[in-house]
Amino acid sequence: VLAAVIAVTAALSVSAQSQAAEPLRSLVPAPVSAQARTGVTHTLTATTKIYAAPAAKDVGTFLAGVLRPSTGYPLPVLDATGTPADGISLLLSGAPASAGQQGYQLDVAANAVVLRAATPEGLFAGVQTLRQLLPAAVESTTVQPGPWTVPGALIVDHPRFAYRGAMLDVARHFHPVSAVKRYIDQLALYKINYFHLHLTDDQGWRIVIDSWPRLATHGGSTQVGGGPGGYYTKAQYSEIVQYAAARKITVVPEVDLPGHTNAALASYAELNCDGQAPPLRTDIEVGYSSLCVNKEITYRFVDDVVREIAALTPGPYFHIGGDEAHSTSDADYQTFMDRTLPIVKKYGKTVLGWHEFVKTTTDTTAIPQYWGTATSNATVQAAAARGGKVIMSPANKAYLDQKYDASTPLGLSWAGFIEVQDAYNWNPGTHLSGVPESAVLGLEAPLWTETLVTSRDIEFMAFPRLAVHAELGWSPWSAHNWDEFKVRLGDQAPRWTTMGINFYRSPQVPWN
Ligand code: TNX
Repeated sequence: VLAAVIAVTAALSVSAQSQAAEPLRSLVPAPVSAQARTGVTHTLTATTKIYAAPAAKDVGTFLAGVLRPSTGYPLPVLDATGTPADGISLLLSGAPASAGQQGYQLDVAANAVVLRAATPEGLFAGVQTLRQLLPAAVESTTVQPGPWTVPGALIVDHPRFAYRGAMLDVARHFHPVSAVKRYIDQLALYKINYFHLHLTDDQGWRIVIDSWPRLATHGGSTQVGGGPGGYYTKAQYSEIVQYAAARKITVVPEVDLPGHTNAALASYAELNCDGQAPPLRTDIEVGYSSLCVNKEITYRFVDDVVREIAALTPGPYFHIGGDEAHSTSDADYQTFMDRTLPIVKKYGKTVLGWHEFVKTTTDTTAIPQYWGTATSNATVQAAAARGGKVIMSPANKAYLDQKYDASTPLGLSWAGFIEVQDAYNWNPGTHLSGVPESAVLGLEAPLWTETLVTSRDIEFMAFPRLAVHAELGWSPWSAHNWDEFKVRLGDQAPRWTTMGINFYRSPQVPWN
């Protein structure tokens, strides 16, 4: 009888701490392969060292930065030499070929934890997996008791799609650098590797352009609802770019053209066909503004803006918007793109745009971001047929600003309610007819902020759905299974709680 009581007690305490008990089965995104080393564990101690290949020292420093506050251990970051016999090693050699350029191998043995990858990006992804194998308390900013035990395992992993993005609209409501960094930290946790910043829209222009200073000082002076708005200095934009780069995330700047430009038109009368600057706008209407396509100054403006932002942007992409240009005629839209796309190329960037723009070009390097709600689109299909790549952001699946259900206090609902299972229930590789998986560069989850003011607002709409899209972007389709996924998702909750993330407790998810 006593033995039975002990067994039951043990079972209860295991389920109460299932996060710690079975972290290998709680990973989001699910890895390609994870084998448990039965009976083996590795425990961090006050003498644990981090050994990093010289070219991955920054990844070692990042890992130490995560582990030090909660463990209280010094965790020095040393140069890796020879065969690792103890500690945590981050090595740029010996990864299996299947890990590719973005994947990794994580080997947790009793004496040592060894991460191997072909690139620092791969090691960084592996570090995120290692974080999730530790107890949730590791994410605390204050010293916690531990023990800091990692289950023995051999994980070999790589992403399904090369581009796994998230977008933040800083135009409708301005979000300060601190809020942007907080969101970037949250993206990094889930192996998101592109951060698209929607920098301009009708209600606000959010970055300094030296040759057109009123864009920021006037165009950035308000926001939806009439608050004071704001903008980033060039130094602040660069700070965001560097913060993201330290998390192996590439910033994709967007300047939305030729529509969604009221803030620019309000700042410079000469950009308007009638030479009259309209008032600033703080409502959420779309489709009423357009640059003046037949004025030469328009292209001096575009050239200056693209040149100045491209010069601050190390990543390969520049997003030109192109959406909802309802007050630009088709002919003018064509003319505008014929002038604008070469400007982006001239400054060394690959063009990204909302999918409408791709009807104006046959250039296969130009990448449409599909945001429609239909499952077929002739121009995007044609772009794929020419050999171009597509980024998938179908609004009725991937939009983080859409309400979960009728009772969601924030967000919009024009694309429909998107509960967690709806967000999960699509396949980016087959969603659009005529756009096969080989044409899909990846997916992106946009977060528009007409209704979102604070980081708490951002988090409530992004979590848990951001983790859903991260899973769709990384994990093999063979792992797609809602009943299994929802349990792993629920196991993320103790981490989010520890980090102070304000997430939506969807009734569809068994929260741990
Ligand atoms: C449509 S989707 C827009 C945005 C809005 C969003 C709100 C797209 C490319 N444009 O301007 O913010 O809906 O959900």
